Amino acid sequence: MIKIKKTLSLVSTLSALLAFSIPASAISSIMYADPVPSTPGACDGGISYEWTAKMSNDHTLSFVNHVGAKSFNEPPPAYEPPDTGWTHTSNWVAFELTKDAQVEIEVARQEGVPFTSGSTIATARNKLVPAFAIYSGWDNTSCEDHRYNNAGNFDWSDIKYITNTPNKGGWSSVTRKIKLKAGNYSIAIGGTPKVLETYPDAATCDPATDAACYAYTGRHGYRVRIKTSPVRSHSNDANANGNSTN
Ligand SMILES: [Ca+2]
Ligand SMILES: [Ca+2]
Ligand SMILES: [Ca+2]
Repeated sequence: MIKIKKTLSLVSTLSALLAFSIPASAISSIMYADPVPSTPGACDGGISYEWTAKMSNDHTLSFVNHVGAKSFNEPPPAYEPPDTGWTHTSNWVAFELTKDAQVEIEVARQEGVPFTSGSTIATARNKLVPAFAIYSGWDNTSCEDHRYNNAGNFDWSDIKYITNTPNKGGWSSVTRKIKLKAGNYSIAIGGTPKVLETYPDAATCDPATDAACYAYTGRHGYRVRIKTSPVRSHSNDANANGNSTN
């Protein structure tokens, strides 16, 4: 009995030491939550972020969810450049970096992601052409509008465009490495398949028998992996060196 007590006491002492040895900035977290949700029926809360992420400069985190097939770049005539992103069918990450870091973000197609369709659980499709855009700042005030610019600023928000992965090649994953200062950032994730002359009607086409219907409509799964590492002195800013992989 005494032995057990001693062991427990050692474990709790060790736990206490470990807890105190980890500075708050070393903790990374990811939540399926909006940092400032809008009040029901009111026009506030800014962007309806799906994710709130916090990272220091030596972490990896990942998460999965689903977006609309063309959410990053909807076609005309409903969407005319430059604001071709569909805010509500994209996913938004409120990203907080607690230290300057090299940040590597990968967004890839992911099979088997469940979602609620009416009163049933369905599986998201697996033909996403993923893309994402990075902006500085969070938008927690006023209304969220329907459209956003995936390659620049837009007038209903104060977040500032930094860079994106347009994925013109139609790859199944995209990656970007970028050196970022500690601070808050917004990341928009969506789908950007090739723009067609005409699109299948999402309300009437059959994804089981029509390949274009499957790829260009509906919800599609994605996986994100974010890795941070300390900024090395004399390292090059990788801002312009983003790459995409098949
Ligand atoms: Ca919000
Ligand atoms: Ca949202
Ligand atoms: Ca706003």
